[in-house]
Amino acid sequence: MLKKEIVQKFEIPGTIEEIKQITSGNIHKTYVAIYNENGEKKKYLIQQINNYVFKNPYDVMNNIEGITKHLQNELVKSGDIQHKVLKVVKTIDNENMIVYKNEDNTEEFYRAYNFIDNAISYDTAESPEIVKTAGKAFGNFQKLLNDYPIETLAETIVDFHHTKNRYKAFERDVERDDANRVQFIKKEIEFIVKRKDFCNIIVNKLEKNEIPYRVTHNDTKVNNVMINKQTGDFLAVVDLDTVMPGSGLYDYGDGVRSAASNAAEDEIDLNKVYIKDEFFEAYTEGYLSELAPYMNEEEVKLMGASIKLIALELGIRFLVDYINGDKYFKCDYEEHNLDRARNQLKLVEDIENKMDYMNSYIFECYKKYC
Ligand code: GN1
Ligand code: MG
Repeated sequence: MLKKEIVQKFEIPGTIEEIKQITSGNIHKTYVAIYNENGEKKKYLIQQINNYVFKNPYDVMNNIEGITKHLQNELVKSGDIQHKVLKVVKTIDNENMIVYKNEDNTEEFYRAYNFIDNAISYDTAESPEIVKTAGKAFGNFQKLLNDYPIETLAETIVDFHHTKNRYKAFERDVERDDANRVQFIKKEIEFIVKRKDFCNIIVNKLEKNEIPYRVTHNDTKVNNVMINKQTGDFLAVVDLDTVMPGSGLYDYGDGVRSAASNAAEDEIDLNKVYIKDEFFEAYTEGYLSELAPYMNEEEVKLMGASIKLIALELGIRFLVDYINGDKYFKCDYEEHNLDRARNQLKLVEDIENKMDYMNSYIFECYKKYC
């Protein structure tokens, strides 16, 4: 449980009444702290940053501070009072996180955010309206960051969506077979190997400057959008750890992959795992309604492929973690990562079958908004 001596180092007025751990996300430990400020209850979100995943928490927090300030300024400039931005709560030493030293000298890193009230988020989207809102939220996020000085951002996880290098790491880890599990996954490996060249398509275009580097979110799952309970509009985009320079295509692809899948990421009945057309259309429309005028045609041509590519990447990542003995993603049971990998690879297959339809829908929609 979160120690009180840690929490007290945040510059938060009032007294702590309650701290609860919540079980959302695959990476950090997250808590909600309730404070009593002159009789009024106020909530804050406190997270222990996973520094196995994020090797340099200082970079993560500096990125987040810069981005959130920029987004806040953009809202103020346009007089937007509907939408919100996460706000980093400072420590009593005016830092953006707490570095806590254990007796054995290992370090733990904690940060706090204001809690966005009156909001709801969905692990699995329930309707096309919600999905469209998520698409809009991430399109808007990229739009507001369009003129952000990209060179000031650190790469918080090196090569995060570098699918070419993800593939190389996969080959290397299959070869090493650390946890002696490769014997159980021949079929999955074969499936991925067949798609080796496909892993290069976005990275190659970025390297040749045919598509631009943008400020990207890199984890555009539908549950990273806070939605206004009353109006159904988006309130804020959260989970800013992986905001980095990259291709906006991965953001779009990941949004569709997560929001339009008919099933949860660890559903084991693969008959239930496919992209729902209506949800794909809703996400695409929401996203392009915000971002189309800022996109170039080379990017648009790759949008359909990006959905497949990000599902393939995540399938590879889950499978690699399974091969390595489940070190990265939190797992609830022995084959959790393998089930997740199979689920993503099933999505890849489904997207392949729908590629022509998806590309023509995307193009029609682009023309409408560009
Ligand atoms: C992780 O913890 P969460 O749910 O925000 C992962 C994403 C994956 C996602 C799959 C830093 O995100 O890349 O798409 O799980 N985040 C990191 O559920 O690796
Ligand atoms: Mg995340």
